[in-house]
Amino acid sequence: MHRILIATRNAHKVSEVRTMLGDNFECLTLNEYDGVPEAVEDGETFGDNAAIKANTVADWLRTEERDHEIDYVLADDSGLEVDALDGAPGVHSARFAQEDPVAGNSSDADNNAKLLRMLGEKPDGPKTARFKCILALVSMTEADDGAVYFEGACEGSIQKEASGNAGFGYDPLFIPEGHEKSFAELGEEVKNGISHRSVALAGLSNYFNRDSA
Ligand code: ITT
Repeated sequence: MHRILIATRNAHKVSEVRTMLGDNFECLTLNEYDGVPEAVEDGETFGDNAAIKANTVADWLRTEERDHEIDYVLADDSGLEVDALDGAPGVHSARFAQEDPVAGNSSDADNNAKLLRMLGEKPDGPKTARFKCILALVSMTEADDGAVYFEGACEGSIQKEASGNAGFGYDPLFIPEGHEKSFAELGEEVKNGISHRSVALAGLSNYFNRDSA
């Protein structure tokens, strides 16, 4: 059984990762640790930021000499790319509506409202978009900052108003391809079968299965 520390402060991500990885992994979270430094997510890509988040936690475990407690640190960096907005909000998805560049994330409601406002200024027509997720996995048995990456995407479009209560973030606005309801209406089970995060986590599971084959 692999002991994985999920390096996120987003409870929805933890819940999705735990559900999808199942019983083959013992998943711990940052809630089990005090004093973990805040990662500075100043990378230009999802991959950069996933590695920054994973290595911030891995480096801290090493300096605290707690690296023996954990086999791997796993970080998720994810977001929404909207074609009519040239890929925005992208790596800024969590803080899209935040005016102050050094302040933290903006609320989901504010982010969704800003997205609808910006799309309202664009010509009518389908608003194609995709969620992307990059997972960075850092092994605590390695002494350096190397990471293995797993990637997932989910194509879809943005509807004109929010609907549904499940999930988080942009879920109430995102209609995945092949469906007519938002992720927030479809619910966690359907979302976990097709989401960007589920595709990336399938890559991670294959990596471990291949390792143990
Ligand atoms: P951590 O950095 O602590 O992991 P975070 O929420 O700040 O948590 P990110 O920096 O990766 O995470 O930003 C991801 C944002 O992208 C997230 O806050 C949502 O706004 C959006 N997002 C990512 N995955 C999503 C999903 O499955 N459903 C809806 N929105 C999602």
